[in-house]
Amino acid sequence: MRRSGRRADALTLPHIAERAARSAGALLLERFGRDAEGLATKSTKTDLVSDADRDAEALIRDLLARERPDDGLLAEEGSALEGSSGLRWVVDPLDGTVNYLYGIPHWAVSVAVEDDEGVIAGVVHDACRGETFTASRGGGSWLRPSVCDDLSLALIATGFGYDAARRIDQARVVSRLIGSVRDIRRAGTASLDLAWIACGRLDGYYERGLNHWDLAAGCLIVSESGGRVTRLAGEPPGVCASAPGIHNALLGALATAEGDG
Ligand code: LIP
Repeated sequence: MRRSGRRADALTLPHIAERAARSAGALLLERFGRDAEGLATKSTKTDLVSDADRDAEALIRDLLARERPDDGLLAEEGSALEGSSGLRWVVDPLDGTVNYLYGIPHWAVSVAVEDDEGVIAGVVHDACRGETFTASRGGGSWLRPSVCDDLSLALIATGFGYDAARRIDQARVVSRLIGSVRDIRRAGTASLDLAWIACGRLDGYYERGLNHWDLAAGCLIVSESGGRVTRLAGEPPGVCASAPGIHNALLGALATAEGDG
């Protein structure tokens, strides 16, 4: 029997997202550590892409075309479909591309599906560790953020963009924030930074200049776990996510660190 309608979506979308993320993760893991093929640059000479990113995206695109032919798609390596169902998949086939290419086992596949109210389901799959973080809107989570309630004891992650001028500005903000927190981490995979807040391995994370595919799944995973997520206005826009006990303090410290003077 073919299920149809909204209830069927609620049952199947998270499973399709997980299958897509796990299948792409398996492809990437199989090639991990080999010489890169099809290496090219994107926005700057440090913003890399290879056949691994492209093939993982093609695998997910084909899976979605079979399972969800009427849905739209937005993916990092250029796949874009309008769709007619009102749903859109948001995919980063390989988040942490630089780590992947250097043989650093810290990268992930991020798959989300959204409607006009936001993300419905999200999956961040860490193939190296065999860990899969999932969330469905309103579904809660077995994950829990940390109980940290003192910013000075908080372990905060961030990330840097691929543009040198922006990186210098981001480093200035870090230099002003680092004295107010326990320490700073820059692990290189935004979706895992978010997933690790959801499970308490990090207390907070912020970054500006990310793309929707970096954030879509991870932000839902944080909020469903009981963590807090705030979109940062400004240019470029950003995100700040954290354990609930330090959220307001982190937003305040960040605003001060980003201020002039
Ligand atoms: C990257 C990240 C990294 C972040 C960069 C970039 P990519 O994504 O997840 O942690 O700091 O801004 O977006 O290029 O590896 O998919």
